Amino acid sequence: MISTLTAFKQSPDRGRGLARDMRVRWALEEVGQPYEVRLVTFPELKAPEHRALNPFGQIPTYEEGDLVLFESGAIILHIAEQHAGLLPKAADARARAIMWMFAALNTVEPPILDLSIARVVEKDKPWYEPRLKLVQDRLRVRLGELAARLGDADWLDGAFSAGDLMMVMVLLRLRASGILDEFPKLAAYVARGEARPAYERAFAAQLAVFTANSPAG
Ligand code: GTB
Repeated sequence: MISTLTAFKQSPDRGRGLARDMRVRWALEEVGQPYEVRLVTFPELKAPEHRALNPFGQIPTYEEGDLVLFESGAIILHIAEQHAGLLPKAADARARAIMWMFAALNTVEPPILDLSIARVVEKDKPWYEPRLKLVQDRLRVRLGELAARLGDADWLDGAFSAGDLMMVMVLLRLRASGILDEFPKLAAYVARGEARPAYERAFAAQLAVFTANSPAG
């Protein structure tokens, strides 16, 4: 059964693959499932029709028959449980891959979001500089811990899994800040994720949407 995602009609990231539909597209490409995309404008996100799918008025949503899901983590876990390719078969390894998905979303993404928020909405506050330094230092500690665990391995726990997909997507948000490059093992890890053919197909698909719908496009 073909599933339908929602994505921004005009993504604020200008097609850099940072909006959260990208992770769902990548997961679907990894497991070889076709999908359709319904593009939404910002006003449409907040309209009752979309809130019926996602009470928070956000993308991505995922529809598969009668099933409606929101939250990229829940969507990817569902996809990974339905189709081979993103979770190991062995129970313990499978549990650890899911653990890494949660680590990406609950332990690594929050300090990255703190940095984005500081940069975007706190810039004109008198306490911006000292707060920015605190946020950056906290983030560096977390990234150092992650880099130490990854070591020289290609992926976090054996073969590539949904845990790596989520972690790579979370780390990608950092690239523009330059902080990712302070951690060469993590930068190489992210590059390995981006080099996967499934990632490349997903990236191209979301970029095509931006190009077709941008004012100049
Ligand atoms: N926890 C939810 C999930 O993982 O699915 C969070 C979903 C979410 O934050 N969605 C965002 C959204 O719909 C888009 S992805 N925002 C609209 C709103 O809340 O009104 C977040 C995002 C947006 C923009 C960039 N960017 O420009 O770089 C990156 C990421």
